[in-house]
Amino acid sequence: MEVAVVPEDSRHYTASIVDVRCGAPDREAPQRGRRVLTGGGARRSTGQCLIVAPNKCTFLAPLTRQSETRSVKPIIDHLTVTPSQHESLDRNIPRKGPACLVTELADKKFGSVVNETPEIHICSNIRLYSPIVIASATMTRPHPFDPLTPNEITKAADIVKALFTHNVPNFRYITLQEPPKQDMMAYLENHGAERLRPARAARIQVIVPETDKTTALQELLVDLDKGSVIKRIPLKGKHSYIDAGYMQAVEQVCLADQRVQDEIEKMALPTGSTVCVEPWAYATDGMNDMTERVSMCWFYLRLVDNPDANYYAYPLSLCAEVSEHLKVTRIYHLPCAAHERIHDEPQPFDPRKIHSQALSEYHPSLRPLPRSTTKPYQVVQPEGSSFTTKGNRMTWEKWTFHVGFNYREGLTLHDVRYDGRSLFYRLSLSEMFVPYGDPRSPYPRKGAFDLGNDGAGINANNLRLGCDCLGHIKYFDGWHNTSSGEPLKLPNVVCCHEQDDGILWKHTNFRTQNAVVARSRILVLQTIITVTNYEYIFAFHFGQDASIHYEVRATGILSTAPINLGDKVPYGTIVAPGVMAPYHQHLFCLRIDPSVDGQRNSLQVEESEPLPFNDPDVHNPFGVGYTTTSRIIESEQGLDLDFTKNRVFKIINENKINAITQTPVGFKILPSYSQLLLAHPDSYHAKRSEFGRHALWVTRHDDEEFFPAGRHTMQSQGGEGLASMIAARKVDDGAKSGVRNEDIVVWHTFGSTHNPRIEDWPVMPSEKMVVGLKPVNFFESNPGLDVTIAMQERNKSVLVADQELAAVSSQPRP
Ligand SMILES: [Cu+2]
Repeated sequence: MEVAVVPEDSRHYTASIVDVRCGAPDREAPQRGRRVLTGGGARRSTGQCLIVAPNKCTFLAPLTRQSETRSVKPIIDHLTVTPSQHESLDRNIPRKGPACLVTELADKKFGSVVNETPEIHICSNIRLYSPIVIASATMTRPHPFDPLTPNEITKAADIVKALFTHNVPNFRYITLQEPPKQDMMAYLENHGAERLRPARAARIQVIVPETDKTTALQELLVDLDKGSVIKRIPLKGKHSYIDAGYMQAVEQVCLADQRVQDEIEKMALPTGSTVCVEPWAYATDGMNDMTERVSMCWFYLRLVDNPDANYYAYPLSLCAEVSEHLKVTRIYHLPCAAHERIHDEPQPFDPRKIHSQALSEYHPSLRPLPRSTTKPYQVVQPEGSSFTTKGNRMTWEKWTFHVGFNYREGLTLHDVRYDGRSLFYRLSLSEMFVPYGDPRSPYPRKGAFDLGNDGAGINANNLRLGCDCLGHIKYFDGWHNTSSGEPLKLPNVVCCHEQDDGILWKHTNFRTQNAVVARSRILVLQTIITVTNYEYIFAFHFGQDASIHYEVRATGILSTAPINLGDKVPYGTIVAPGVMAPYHQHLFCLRIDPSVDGQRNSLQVEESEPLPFNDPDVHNPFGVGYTTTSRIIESEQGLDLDFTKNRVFKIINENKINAITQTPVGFKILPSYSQLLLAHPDSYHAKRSEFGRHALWVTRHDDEEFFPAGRHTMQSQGGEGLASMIAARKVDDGAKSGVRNEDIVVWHTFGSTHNPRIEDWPVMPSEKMVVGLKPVNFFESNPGLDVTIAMQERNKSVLVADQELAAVSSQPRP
């Protein structure tokens, strides 16, 4: 097998495998730019493919005649490496050399194996050998839930480019158009039968210059199997999500504007300080024409010459607006007291606002030495992790699911099963909205849709070992695209690892004093995003008791506003001299697409209530009885929580009755009790974030409905969210509004009303919110009953003696 070898610094390449040979790697006559790939001589007769998988493992995969006749899959299934094979590889294969990657396998022999062009994945940063072929379990066709591969992104871009021969489109996204659910269910229920495999399709958004002054935004759906355009959707009046390159241009033109420079001059800023402009998307407030893009430019000061200095510690009163065509259209000064409004009077910088670095800096390079009392804490898993992955398919304990990723939602989970039983078709964070509560203009323009406007995928962090993730970590990369349609790798955007989670269950028989304890192990799928000043840590926790918990942690730096020394406002907290952190909310919407033991589910509302007392028809002589009432929601609607009634929302399958409880099997939602949107229902904030109106929504599944504030949130005017989707279907005789024993979607709105504390400054300790999904009468007993009992021989805890404790406590404080 011969492949092209490419330099390490290149982003992606295409190579064709042109031959399969046997024997040791050919170091005698390698052609320039090409290497021969083979396996060890011992398997000369069958042929071998050397596979270097992304996680430092090297495998020998037998490539037999038999396997050539069908699928590459069996090869992957039998990847094993014996110590002798490993040694052999270490001896025979040179370590140094360029990393290589192969994105296309077009050899005729392989063509007959997989029946089409398969994907071979890439790794450029791990232990690489050269000459090599890098392949992985993605050698087979992508699973229908897999994100688009680099090859597919290129192919989709080429199909679209061919439509615009006179204009070069600006590719905003090239992402997977997930298969219609009905098609996908048929595929899954038939164990991935090839004849039922849905077509691979891409959803592409482009901006195409029409004239010198106008551009047209449009979406295209492309069938990647047929190489054809399925649909073109003009998006007149809509705006694409935030373009980082465009925002940089906004920042530059703003700072370069002479009027802005004049205003900066008038502020008489401290010598050696640097002005920073932070452009924000405009939250609609009815004060500007929303057919054109407008950017808000907030000004800050970096007092010290360090790029990591916290400029939010010095918010300036200056503010500017920049038009779609990069012109500064307005400059004014912000109100700096409760009674003030925006004005044009020069506002000199008050030098008394300068305060110590220790108060406002978080970066170690600008802080005193950290405490030294914390000793290392290392996660040791002597036998490795308990999960396995096959491409994006994960298996852990009795769980299986598929990991997805896209530019907007970031991490998505698909086809979530426990012990083979279907639970959820898809789980995802579908939107979040961060409205600010300062009523003074222009602050109502601070209202960020961090998914719709920014993108959780495109802003996902490159996660690091030992920092974001402890223990044995599996990373997943994401792929996005450049503006010219090239694949763009987003490395390590999702991590997967196990954690100890305290005790799962325990009982001590008080008569025998025999204790039985099972510790809880959880599997964590985590992604972290940075949206300008803030970080969000999103993690799905899978439990051995068949529960899923979705945890959100908010951290990062408060977005700040200037305030005069000595002044106060009732909608913000003073966190440093002249620095006000405004009240704001973080509203998240978790989209739960259930398939609890099948596709037809219902939403049941159960409440616990006391039995009537002193009622001759009810036996409750001591007044202590209580019972539950249940109702099933019949039509699409928004619902609210009520802890006074212990209102519980259960997703049930009325067609599957638990043999023991004689009730429908189900999963209940453990909501994150939260205050909903505080903005007035007539405000643009409320109209634009309809999901913030209720804590729970139930809708009929629709293949196009993923976003509870609408698909296009940038400068949206409202009327495109969940409430509007429901209202639109009701007009249609309500024929598609029924949600009882139907294919339903449940949306949970939760979050925090964040009235900042001084302790949130200068960087905020994580604020944690958790939503749970837990089986209710789904199994026949505790599903974690068979978890291995905790034993010291296995867990090797270490006894700490009193002397050691004393030694720790006597250490001097730094
Ligand atoms: Cu906050």
